[in-house]
Amino acid sequence: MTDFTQFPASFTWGVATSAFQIEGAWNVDGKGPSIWDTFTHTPGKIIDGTTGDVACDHYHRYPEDVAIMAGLGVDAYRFSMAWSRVQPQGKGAWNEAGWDFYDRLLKELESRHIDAHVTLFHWDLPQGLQDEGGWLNRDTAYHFATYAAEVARRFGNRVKTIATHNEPWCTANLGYGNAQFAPGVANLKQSVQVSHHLLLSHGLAMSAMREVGSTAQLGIVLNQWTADPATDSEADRAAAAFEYARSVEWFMDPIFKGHYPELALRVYGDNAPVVEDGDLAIIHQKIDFMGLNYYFRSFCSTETPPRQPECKLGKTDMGWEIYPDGLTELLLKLHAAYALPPIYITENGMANPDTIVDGEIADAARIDFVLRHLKALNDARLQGVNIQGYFLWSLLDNFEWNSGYAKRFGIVHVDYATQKRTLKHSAHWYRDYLIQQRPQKTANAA
Ligand code: IFM
Repeated sequence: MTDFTQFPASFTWGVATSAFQIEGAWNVDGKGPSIWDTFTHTPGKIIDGTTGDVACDHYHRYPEDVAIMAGLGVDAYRFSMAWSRVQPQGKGAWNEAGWDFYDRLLKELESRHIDAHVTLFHWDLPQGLQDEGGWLNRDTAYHFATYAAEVARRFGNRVKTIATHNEPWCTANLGYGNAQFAPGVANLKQSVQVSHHLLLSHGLAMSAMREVGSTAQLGIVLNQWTADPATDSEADRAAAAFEYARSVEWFMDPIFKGHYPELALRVYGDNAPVVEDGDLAIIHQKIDFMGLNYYFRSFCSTETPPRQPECKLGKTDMGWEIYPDGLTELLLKLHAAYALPPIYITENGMANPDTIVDGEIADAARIDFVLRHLKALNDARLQGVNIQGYFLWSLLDNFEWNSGYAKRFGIVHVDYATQKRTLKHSAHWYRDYLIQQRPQKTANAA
């Protein structure tokens, strides 16, 4: 794939990570445990038996990691804050040592002229709140708003964007739907209720942060996909419609239209969430930007065993179909259905079975993956979708949740035994690609 797509000079180029996946230092300097500490410390939950205790040791090595980003010439870094690092119980006392870490990280980014894009919640709920019911307990949404306001008060003028949540679909469906993720519950009714509380917490946090006032753009990051029927059968088409309703519209409709999608409510029946008066008005408020994470499409088959997609471009190491056209389709579909704010592609990338040979990591498949998705998002941009930036997932190989360290998403290889970072070919390529995109800026950064 050799096409070169020229993006506007104002386009934001970044890399992304999240706290639990890279920070380590799980119990250092007053940090409280999160549900992912508990989950990973429970035998049998993580495929390779690993934990996030050390991860990439980014808590101690952040200057090196920021220097790597500066060398790549990125404009922006998207990362999440560990709530239990700054508020160990998720409510009550703040932990100043935890705030200091993020202050130091921001200073390092500022010194390198890299914009910070912060996510408040990337799945690592303080265990203290889980002990009181976690996201099933409506009070958690109010505690989240308190935490959000404090972040906005302390850092709101130093960061470019603040996203309330990363991929609430995952917390609801993998954390409470099929038990793959913390806290490890498999209960449809609870999962649907949790999704409502997550959305409520988003709305409450938006209001709380607005009251504080800051220069940061405020929004949310959602993982989304198109849902294609495997065949033209009525059953497959119905399955695809429900999949899109429960995954995409379930989060988009309340935020942009103030109601849950009819189809999903009908199918859920008694499992539909308890929604109190006024909740939807809280959720349905203006956001300044939307983050979209795209990895694959959903291919919906009702046959047994389910019919599989052709995978003309192959699959990633996660077994996910490589399907860049889905990104264009999704963006155009969202553009037609909602009054969208500016969009950032906040995550896109692939797991690849990378190995070091003679000191080199030749991950040509990842370069091809990213190029194809950049072309796909540009196709949507040229058709009118307001896309402001692209964040490659991920800067570093890191802890891939229930897959542990077995899956490598980084453009920078991490040797977990030594913590040595080695730029993969994709990192060198990304740096060169950014130079092509805006020669002036990168030349200045060098
Ligand atoms: O690693 C995750 C990230 O935490 C959330 N989005 C998907 C990535 C790849 O699975």
